[in-house]
Amino acid sequence: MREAKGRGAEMVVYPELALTTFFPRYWMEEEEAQRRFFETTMPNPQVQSLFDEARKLGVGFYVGYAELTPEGIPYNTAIIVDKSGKIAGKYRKIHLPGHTDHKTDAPFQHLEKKFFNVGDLGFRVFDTMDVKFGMCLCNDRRWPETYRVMALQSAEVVVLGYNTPSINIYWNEPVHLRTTTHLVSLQANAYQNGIWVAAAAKCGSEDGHHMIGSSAIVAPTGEIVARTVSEEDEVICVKADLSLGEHFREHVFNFAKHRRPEFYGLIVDR
Ligand code: ING
Repeated sequence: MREAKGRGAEMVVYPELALTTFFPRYWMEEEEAQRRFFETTMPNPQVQSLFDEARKLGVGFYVGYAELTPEGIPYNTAIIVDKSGKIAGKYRKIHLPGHTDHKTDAPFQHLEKKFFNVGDLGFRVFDTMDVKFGMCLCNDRRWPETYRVMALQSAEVVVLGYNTPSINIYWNEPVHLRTTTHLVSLQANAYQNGIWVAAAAKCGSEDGHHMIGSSAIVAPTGEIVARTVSEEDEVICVKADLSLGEHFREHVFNFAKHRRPEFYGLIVDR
């Protein structure tokens, strides 16, 4: 955060489940996961220093964590905290990948469907720090509906964190494709919605399990403006011209003028 501030950053994006290891890779009962890895309050003593530093530096931030609500409902959650240290937005992950069974033959699990409920807050846009922020988490970035619903609410920047294992436990997917599909998802959706997208990876070897890096900041043109080159702690920073998206939203993707929702019904059919 200090390094980002030093580069002139006003908003810092941290990864999904930034406060813990990516525990859905391990088989355990829900009760154990919730006891070991979930936050029951936010902020809390373990993260208060982050909130305090952000306020001192005058920067906002997005951070992902495992949330256990007072009613005992588990979510894969992210928040946007404004420059005064106030929570200005919250999102609970909707597209949960993976499985609920114990795949004993797999090198690791992907138990997001076991440990988290589908988010109940929808895809919303938060007007804070003079920016209309959309937010999502990891697998959400692969689904065009995620961005379109937020662009229809006039999002200017979508921020997201991700934990993407390099190995696919379902089929022998070439490792490089994990990065390709990650970047093409960001680029296509940034362009097709006239928005900036900032995506932060938790990457490298975590508990001996490798996750991809390639954190990136993508312009409304679909072009990658900044990208990490290492799997260490690394800061990328861009002075985003928010007016860049205006041309695309005014012309190519002018939803009011050109969208034809009367023909899109199949997309929302269950
Ligand atoms: N991780 C991965 C992601 O969407 C995944 C899981 C990878 C699903 C590749 C499909 C294809 O980046 C999380 N945490 O969603």
